[in-house]
Amino acid sequence: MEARVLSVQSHVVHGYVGNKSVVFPLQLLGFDVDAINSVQLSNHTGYKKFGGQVLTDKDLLQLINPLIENGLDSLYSHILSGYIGSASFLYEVTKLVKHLKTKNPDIVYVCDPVMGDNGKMYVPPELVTIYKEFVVPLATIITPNLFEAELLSEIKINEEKDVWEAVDILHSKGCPIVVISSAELGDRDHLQIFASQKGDYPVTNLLVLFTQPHLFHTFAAFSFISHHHSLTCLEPVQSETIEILGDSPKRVQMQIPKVPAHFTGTGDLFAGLFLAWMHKTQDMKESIEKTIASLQAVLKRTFEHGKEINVKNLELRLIQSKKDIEEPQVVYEAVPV
Ligand code: ATP
Ligand code: PLP
Ligand code: PXL
Repeated sequence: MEARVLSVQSHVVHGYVGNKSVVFPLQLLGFDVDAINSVQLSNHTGYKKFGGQVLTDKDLLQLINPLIENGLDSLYSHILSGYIGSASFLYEVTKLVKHLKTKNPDIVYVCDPVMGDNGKMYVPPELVTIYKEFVVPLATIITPNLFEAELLSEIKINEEKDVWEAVDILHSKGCPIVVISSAELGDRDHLQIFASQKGDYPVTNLLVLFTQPHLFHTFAAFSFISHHHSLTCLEPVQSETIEILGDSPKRVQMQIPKVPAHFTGTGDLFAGLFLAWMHKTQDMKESIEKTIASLQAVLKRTFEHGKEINVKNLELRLIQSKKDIEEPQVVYEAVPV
């Protein structure tokens, strides 16, 4: 099956958040992307003014139903969801995920459960329950920030051991891969990222392993099955990678320097890049490292551009970072915990 992502996210006319921040990177990395724009706004909501339209749950069905009737619903290898502003829309997305699973039981659902940051919520409170009860059990990968991890796990996180406790709670609700996309604990000059993969995922059985002798190097193709979900890697992968997969760490953590500015759209970009690299490498550590490598390059380029730091100048320099997305240069390593 080809890699095709259904991405349900915001569209903005100007700037790079939501679909505007993930469609280009995913396409660069070889994915077909079918985008549903959950809102169409002039610009992100951090500006003085914004305006536009918001898709309702009924509007969503008007887009989905014809896709189903045309048999296009069986094409998806991935579904990605980001910021969703209403309970009815989120509930409809959970129904969509369930439907797509009937068409492709191996579909990977990557959910960024956007609810708030630094103790402040920016979605209606009833969304928390839906994420907790319906979305987390459906998702293959969730990428909450620290505050969102607290809301989903219902525990207060003060130190690293609390992070892992929250992550375990989310695993126990049925989500095999949990990535805390940003956390500030203790040393506030650093952002911390935690990733955890439940024991039996994705490796339980190695299905196929073969070499392609017509290539100069030895390549191997492989796929895995697991009880919950399976990720299948469609591209040839260097055989050395297999070794790493066998005992890939279940938990990794990394620290990265904080750039002294507030960016928008980075959480969206994080989820999109992580989806792409997990598909390509099947390895959590490598995927986190490559995701962060691209993100840091984009943020550095963005920060160094423009004379003053303001909301306009902090729009991600995504197009200018094409090479850093295609070939991330890993500087910071994720360490097994
Ligand atoms: P969401 O709300 O979408 O779940 P989030 O709040 O974790 O996500 P961000 O805080 O934007 O989203 O972080 C996502 C990633 O962006 C981080 O892992 C980090 O790599 C990068 N990032 C964001 N802001 C900064 C910053 N100021 N300095 C360095 N890296 C940053
Ligand atoms: N505020 C609003 C209204 C949003 O729609 C979003 C989107 O996710 C955010 C804040 C969060 O932005 P970020 O993911 O960059 O932290
Ligand atoms: O995830 C960032 C984001 C997405 N969509 C819209 C936004 C923002 C951040 O402000 O305004 C509409």
